[in-house]
Amino acid sequence: MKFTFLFHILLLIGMLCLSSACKTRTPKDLSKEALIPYPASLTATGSSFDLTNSTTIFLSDDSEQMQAVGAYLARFLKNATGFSLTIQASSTAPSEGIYLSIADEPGQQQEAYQLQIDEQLVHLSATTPKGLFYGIQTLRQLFPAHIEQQAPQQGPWEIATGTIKDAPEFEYRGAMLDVARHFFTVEDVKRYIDLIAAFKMNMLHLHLSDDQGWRINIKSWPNLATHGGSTEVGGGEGGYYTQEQYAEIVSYADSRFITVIPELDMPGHTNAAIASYPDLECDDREYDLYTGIEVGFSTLCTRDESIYQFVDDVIREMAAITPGPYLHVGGDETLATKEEDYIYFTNRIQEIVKKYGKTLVGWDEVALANLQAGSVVQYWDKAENAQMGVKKQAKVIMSPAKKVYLDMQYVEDYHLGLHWAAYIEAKDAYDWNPLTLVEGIGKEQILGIETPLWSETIEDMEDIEEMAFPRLPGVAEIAWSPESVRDWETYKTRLGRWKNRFEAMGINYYASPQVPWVDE
Ligand code: TNX
Repeated sequence: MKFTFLFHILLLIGMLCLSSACKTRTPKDLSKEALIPYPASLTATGSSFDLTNSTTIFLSDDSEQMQAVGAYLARFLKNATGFSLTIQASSTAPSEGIYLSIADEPGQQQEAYQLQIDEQLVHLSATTPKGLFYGIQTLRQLFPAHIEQQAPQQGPWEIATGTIKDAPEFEYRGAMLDVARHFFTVEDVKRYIDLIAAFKMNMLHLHLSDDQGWRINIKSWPNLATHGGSTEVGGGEGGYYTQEQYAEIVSYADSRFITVIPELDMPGHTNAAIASYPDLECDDREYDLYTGIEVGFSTLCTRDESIYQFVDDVIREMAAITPGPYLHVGGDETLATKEEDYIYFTNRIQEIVKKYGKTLVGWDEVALANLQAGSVVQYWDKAENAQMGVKKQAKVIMSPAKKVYLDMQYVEDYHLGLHWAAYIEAKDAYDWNPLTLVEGIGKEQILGIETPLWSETIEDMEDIEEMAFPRLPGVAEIAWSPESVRDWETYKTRLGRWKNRFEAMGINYYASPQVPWVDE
């Protein structure tokens, strides 16, 4: 009798607890969260905010962009929590819920944000919706790892309280995907966009043409895509994007505040174009499509005036479908082009890019040409090229092959990747300083950091993820976080705590033995 009474009491307490009346807060410590990239500044207040079914997302105004950011957050939270959170405009701060607000703070960086988390209210503020987007990426990482699952999970959905003030170190934070050596679908590219956005990257460089394939339809030169895009390394069927599909990628990227930089690699790396239009070469013979992985054997006929119609058409059509400011013209490894011809060609294409209102980006060899101030040199191989570029007032994107080439094998005999530049383990990709890597190139000259993934050995999304993770988050931290918060020892501990999060995100990652992976 006594026993059943006690049982009923316990049952009652249990029910009350479930209805959250006897909520006990588990102390949470914001300073212990495994954030990547690590924020510029952070203060913990030792309590927690609990997201529930009745949390409302408030927006400081109901402009289209704010609605989009609010909807992005609600959609993200819905998957794992199952909550359909209400979104509502409110010009003043509410007392509870999540408040996304735009505040005009003079002098504040466009991409900066502030997160003030109290027990009742999460207040995320920024000067632009883009800043809010980055704040949301941080917020995402404050929830337990299973917030990343696609299907409903068990809560509670608590996050640590405190304040984060954050802004990026570099304005250009990019990743490159080579869709030429192997072709990747629009869906794959969208997934890559989502993955890089989670680490606050804002540039996606698409390597759209190479010896093995031309991957974008140029309407005035249709064979480029239909013939030049019809195979890939290893002889698979390849593929290409229609201009509509490209626009779909650009717009998806834009919804994640990512700018697409298309690269049409010239005058070398052009076998697929030449096989499609043999007149682009100097001699009279026919060219076959190429499915191997050698580089440096092809070149456009740079002194033949008629090829500049081709170059002009390609740049014109790409400029018209690319809202971002940059057009990448490649220019690397032109071993089949004489140096003076290479310089002549690069000077010409720079004019054409300018004529269509864009800024030229090229691999570091383009520094040999008469670069205009403001053109961009992507340092990958030769420090002297990058230095020559800055002497000509060009800006530099840092992509040192020995540090950030995601196609380099992690270790000897790794089943994916090449090793001509280096073996790159998790630590190598993280533990370097862009400000001191090349003499004479410092903060002033550096536009930002980009991590390229060449795809000679990369065939599908699983391969992409395995090479990008965990190195890409490390590069993203170099691009975003100030030097003062970057340190391999603390980074590797944070990274190790991403095990369950990577799993929840469905990411196929390389479990580097340098990283202390733990279940959370
Ligand atoms: C060098 S990096 C290249 C690419 C290759 C890559 C393989 C650069 C500008 N050129 O053509 O795909 O090595 O790692």
